[in-house]
Amino acid sequence: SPTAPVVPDMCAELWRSAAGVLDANWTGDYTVPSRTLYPHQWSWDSAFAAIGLAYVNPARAWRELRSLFAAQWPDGRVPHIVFDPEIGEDAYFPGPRFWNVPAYNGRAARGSTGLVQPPMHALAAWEVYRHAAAHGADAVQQARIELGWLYPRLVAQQEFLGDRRDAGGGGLASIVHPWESGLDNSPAWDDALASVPADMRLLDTYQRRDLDVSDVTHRPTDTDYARYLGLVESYRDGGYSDTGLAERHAFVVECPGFNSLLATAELALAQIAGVLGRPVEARRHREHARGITAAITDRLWDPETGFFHALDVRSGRRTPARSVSGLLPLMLPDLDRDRASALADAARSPRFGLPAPSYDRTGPAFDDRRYWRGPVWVNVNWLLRRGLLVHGRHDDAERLRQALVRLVHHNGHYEYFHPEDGSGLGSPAFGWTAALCLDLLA
Ligand code: 9WN
Repeated sequence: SPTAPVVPDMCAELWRSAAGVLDANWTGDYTVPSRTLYPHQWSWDSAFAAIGLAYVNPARAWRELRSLFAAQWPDGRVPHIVFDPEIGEDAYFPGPRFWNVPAYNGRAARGSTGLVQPPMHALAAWEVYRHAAAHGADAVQQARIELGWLYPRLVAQQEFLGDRRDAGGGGLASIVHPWESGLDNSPAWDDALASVPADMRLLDTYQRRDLDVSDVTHRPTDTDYARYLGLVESYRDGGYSDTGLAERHAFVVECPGFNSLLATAELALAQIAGVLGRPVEARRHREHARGITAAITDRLWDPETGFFHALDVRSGRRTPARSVSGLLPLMLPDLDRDRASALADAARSPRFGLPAPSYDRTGPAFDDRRYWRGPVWVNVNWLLRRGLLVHGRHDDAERLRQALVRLVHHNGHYEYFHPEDGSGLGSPAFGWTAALCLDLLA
């Protein structure tokens, strides 16, 4: 029941099942999000996996992050999927042949995609480091070495996003594809996507693998996929270059969630730079975080709605849609008190509620099953909980923690959940659901 007390037996059981999912999804180098639906390495999934592995196997947590950053491009971008070369082209669509990425860093060509995902990784590295002491002196020593290896790579990732992806020129990173947001078919992209051609012929040439293993009503539509493929082609055929994006690419959007994680990453880098004895760099990261927070406030806040909305850089318009990503600036300690209060109130309001669905329950596009258009996801709720804690909403944060623990204990480690009855949707035995449960239980 949604109000059953969270008791020690429940926690012990959930801990065991969560650790079991992480074990089952471990490939030897990283954690797959799902054995059936996503058989390769995904960027922000790996960061969440590392946060869970920090409790049960810190050596794996570092390996997870290392294997992802070993596939970083020379320009600093961290690819959104790193393909397992042992698995055939057909295991996931679009596979490596469609992306046709040039060889780099001595890696075989077609080893990754050319898109990115939300920069969760500096925060993950910091979290794994923070928990090292619980595993003894050797773990602490390894953690320092790993932080030293990761730090310049994390900085390069931030520079790619902050410089090359500042297509709007206002100090925020743009995404060039809904897949980059991590919230693929969120109604937040509907307006910007309306002007992206949907060439349905593209789907005749390829086969969607997701529909072999998932319910069609729980996934993005064929029209969405036609647009997704067209956008990949446009970016790919431009050599994955970021020059002049706003003029030549059909989807260039500033997302409040993505940019909140960009600022959060700067704050994590400030901590990491501190540990590495680099106070000047630590100060610079804190300044960057303040600058990004100011730009989010300036560009994405709508005083009429009292909420953060995604901005279409090409049209200059903010979408009216209220996505859960609009609640994530709550993670920013520099967010002013009035806006933080407005977000904390919105999170508890009938539009959302805790745990928060992926989109406004009262909004015109709400769909209780279709992926990021309504269902509850554990990862964004985990981020929201951090935000509630940052702004001193301890009771709400605790209520949310317990609700998430009950949800997963009762329904299983699903990819997402029905926002009314809590039933599991998408893929079972899902990596980040399990990983974040460990953190919620710790
Ligand atoms: C496309 C792996 C990923 C998550 C995303 C989620 C989904 C992929 C897909 O799965 O996206 O990247 O095929 O639908 O939307 O957040 O990282 O779990």
